[in-house]
Amino acid sequence: MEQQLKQLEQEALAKIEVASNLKELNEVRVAYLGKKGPITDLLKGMGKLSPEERPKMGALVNTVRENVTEKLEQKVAQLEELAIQEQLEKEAIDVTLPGRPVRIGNRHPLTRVVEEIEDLFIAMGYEVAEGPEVEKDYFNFEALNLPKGHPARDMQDTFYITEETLLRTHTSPVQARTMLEKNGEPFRIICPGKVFRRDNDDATHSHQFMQIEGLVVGENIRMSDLKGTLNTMAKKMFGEEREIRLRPSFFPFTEPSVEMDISCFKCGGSGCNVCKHTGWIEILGAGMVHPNVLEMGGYDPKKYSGFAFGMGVERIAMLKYGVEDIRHFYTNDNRFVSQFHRTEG
Ligand code: FA5
Repeated sequence: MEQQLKQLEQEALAKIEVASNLKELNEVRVAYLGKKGPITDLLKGMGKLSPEERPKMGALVNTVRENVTEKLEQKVAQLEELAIQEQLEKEAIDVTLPGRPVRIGNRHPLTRVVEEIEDLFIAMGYEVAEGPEVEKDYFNFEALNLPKGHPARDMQDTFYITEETLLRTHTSPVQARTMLEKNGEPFRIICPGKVFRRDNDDATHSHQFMQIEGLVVGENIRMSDLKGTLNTMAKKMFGEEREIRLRPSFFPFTEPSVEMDISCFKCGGSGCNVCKHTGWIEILGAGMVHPNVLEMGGYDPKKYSGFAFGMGVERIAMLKYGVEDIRHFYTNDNRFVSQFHRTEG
């Protein structure tokens, strides 16, 4: 029996030795140490032994069991260690490999122009104001001296939500809102934002576009202040060599009203296809705030005066970057947007 046990032990240890995974090891465990295994069988047969032999054999069986168990545990630990090693090797990160470049996006050219103009005006003491895109007819038209039925409303037809609510046609309603908010105090604001008109889309028109409104209200604000401000802006945006020209125009909310042209960036004023051979390019509408508008905003026109201007952001971006079709701004084509590099400003 002793001989048999020794042999079983050798067999079990040898099988453990060659086992290459946990499943095989478990098979060895069941086969040799399990309830139906040969060692259990031997234990069951111990009854047949003499009382002197029994303890000796009992001890021997236990030693064999312990040896086999110990070997099994060692092998399990060894296999587990190996598995971890393998996994570590598989998942190893080579920190010396060059990284994958992360593509950094570009700010949209319209955002770029808005930010540049904001910075310029903030440096001149202006605050940035905002107003709703879904606007009351009152602020979009009436408070700007455009009562219901006024013929100038036709130039800015829009999308109505109700009789009294519409998508704003310009950023000028922010003038009326800000005057009420400032409650008679002098102020300077600019207001960038989206506007909407029932215009047919073509190379220079879009049914949705952006404007930047400017409004200054205070004592002794004069036309020369407006001209100086616009001149500074034009030179900063388009270069020191740019000239500006103010032409008489009409807006119901300013009196007098002007439109501002800048000398053509392409030909410098001699005439080319960009400026339609006039030497000048129209940029914005502006004027001295109409006394009725001041009054509706709670300002006494005898004491206060002001100037206002409103420019099309796309128009400026087109001139600044030489974009020939306004629709490029809205097609979400990354090839277009990524041409405006970070170094620009
Ligand atoms: C106005 O909207 C006035 N609110 C501007 C103003 C403000 C005048 C304050 C006086 C005082 P106008 O309709 O001309 O004006 O539009 C201003 C600019 O918006 C235009 O010069 C043009 O650059 C741009 N614009 C007008 N319609 C479109 C359009 N459909 N698509 C793209 N840009 C447009």
